[in-house]
Amino acid sequence: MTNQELIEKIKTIKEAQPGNLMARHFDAAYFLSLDEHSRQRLVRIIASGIENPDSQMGAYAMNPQDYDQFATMLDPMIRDSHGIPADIEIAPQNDWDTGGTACDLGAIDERLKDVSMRVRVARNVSTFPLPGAMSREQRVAFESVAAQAFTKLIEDPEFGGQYLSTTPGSPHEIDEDEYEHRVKAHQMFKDMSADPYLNVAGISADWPHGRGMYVSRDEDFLVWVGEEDHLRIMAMQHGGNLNVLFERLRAGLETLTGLLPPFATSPTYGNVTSCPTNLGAGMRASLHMKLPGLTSHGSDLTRLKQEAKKLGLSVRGAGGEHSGAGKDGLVDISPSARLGVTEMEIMQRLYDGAAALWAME
Ligand code: DAR
Repeated sequence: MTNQELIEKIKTIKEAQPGNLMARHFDAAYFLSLDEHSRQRLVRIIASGIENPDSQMGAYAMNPQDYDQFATMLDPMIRDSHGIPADIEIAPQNDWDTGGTACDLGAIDERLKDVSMRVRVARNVSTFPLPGAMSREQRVAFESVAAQAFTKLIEDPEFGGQYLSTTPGSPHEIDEDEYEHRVKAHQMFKDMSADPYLNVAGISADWPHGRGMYVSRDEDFLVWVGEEDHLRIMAMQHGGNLNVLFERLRAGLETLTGLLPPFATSPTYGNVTSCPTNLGAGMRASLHMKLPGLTSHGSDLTRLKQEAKKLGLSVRGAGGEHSGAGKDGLVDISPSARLGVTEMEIMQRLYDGAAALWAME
């Protein structure tokens, strides 16, 4: 495709899909001002949004430096996605101090004292390209670096467990039955080539090489290796106390950080992630709740999504990013903000949002 054909294609997408932030913020003059190598790099970053016109963001970084080197285009997309005006300085900030507030869902309603809760952070190490640009060899080499860190984690009584690899020939390789068991238990992720956005971005390439999961003995601390980011570090519990859940993740992240190469960070955006929607805290905190009234018993999420958006929340089905509501209107709710907010603010927004939706229900 020539430069002019690409420009025309993106113009067409912009008219047909106004929600595609890549198309919305693509500037032909900026694109043509780049040298040929930079143009090729930028096309690779935005390829997902070109091939998938219905994208929300429409871009995935290939290297941590991309966010700073292509800021002219990516920064307006990031600010648009995270609702940060152009004149506001984005200052990465962290606050894991769970002592300042009590977020026990049981205090909202006795029926919320035992729900499925999960909080995860995305992290990428600075010593490898991001997943969209990794070769099979690099994916396997990174997995070895992570597995080395896990051998030390296994010795920690707080987080001891096992590493399960899908890489053929790996010393930690699991068989198909174990893999299916872990997928059914909502612990292991699946082949991502079914996701058209990740597929075009190259993030799903080389499956199942360089992929796996670490799971603690009590199965409440997990680490995905080689999914959308190098690492997805998560705590998951059935219960109602968000403080306990967040503290579990904080402690696990702190322990693991000391065992790995430095994480990729940006002075502007904080933790660097493949998708710009995850920049900053890189955190997604969520819980499942039954909202039959707000979802017409799970058949229609329209009203719930509208109400949730007003509360700074996003809604998914309980089965993941592109799933529908479950029985009795079971849904997954989570704060949308990742950038310019602290971990504790995310926890508080989840708690307050759940309380507000429960009151509406
Ligand atoms: N579907 C892609 C990514 C949206 C955010 N979800 C992630 N990163 N898993 C899009 O650009 O619409």
